[in-house]
Amino acid sequence: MRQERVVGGVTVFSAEFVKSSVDLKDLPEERLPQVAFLGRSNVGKSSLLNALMGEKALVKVSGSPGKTRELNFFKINDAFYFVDLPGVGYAKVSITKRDAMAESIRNYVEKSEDLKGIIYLVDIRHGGHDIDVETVNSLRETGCPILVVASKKDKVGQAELSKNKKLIQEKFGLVNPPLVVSSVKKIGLDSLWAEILSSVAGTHAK
Ligand SMILES: Nc1nc2c(ncn2[C@@H]2O[C@H](COP(=O)(O)OP(=O)(O)OP(=O)(O)O)[C@@H](O)[C@H]2O)c(=O)[nH]1
Ligand SMILES: [Mg+2]
Repeated sequence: MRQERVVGGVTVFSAEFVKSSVDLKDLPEERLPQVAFLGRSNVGKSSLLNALMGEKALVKVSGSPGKTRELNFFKINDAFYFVDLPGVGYAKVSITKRDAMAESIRNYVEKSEDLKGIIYLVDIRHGGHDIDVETVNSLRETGCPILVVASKKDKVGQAELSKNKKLIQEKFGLVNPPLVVSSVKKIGLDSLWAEILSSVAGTHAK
């Protein structure tokens, strides 16, 4: 039996891997709200999922980039799903495969009626690459709410943090500076959980 844990003020009493899907015909049968995690390979999506769930290794963390190739569904508190999506723009897979993955992510975002929001991660050290901006802009067209979040806060000092928060805000046209988190140091998880709960509760209409 899994022990209940409190992460960022939220009690996670259950977190279970449900399934890996390679295509849209193969989504979980149970209809629950979904929140998806997207961003370049190696940005820390899987680590953030583990941190939010209070798990050490429920989600596989990359030894090498490009590890996550499918849509992986995790059921939280029997109430909603976290979806770990494949890394965006991974250089070592062929352009054709990369395009096919981008297409299947866009398809999922367009078609999934249960998707309430996307957490789009960018590494605070790099401040967002062109492919990040292109992907976010393309997904914004679907009408799905996207929250840009910066990862790996523990990797930067105060000066770089302020500079790159501004840079990310400008690049992505955000109203406010992005939330910055660290899965390693467990920073920012309370604010991120608050955002997630309001999107699964349907406060943000799709
Ligand atoms: N210092 C630090 N390292 C992190 C943090 N989050 C993730 N990492 C490291 O970054 C690497 C990639 O992390 P993952 O969580 O596997 O990244 P991902 O985005 O899921 O990668 P793909 O599945 O390849 O798309 C691993 O070596 C992690 O240990 C963080 O907050 N701080
Ligand atoms: Mg991953």
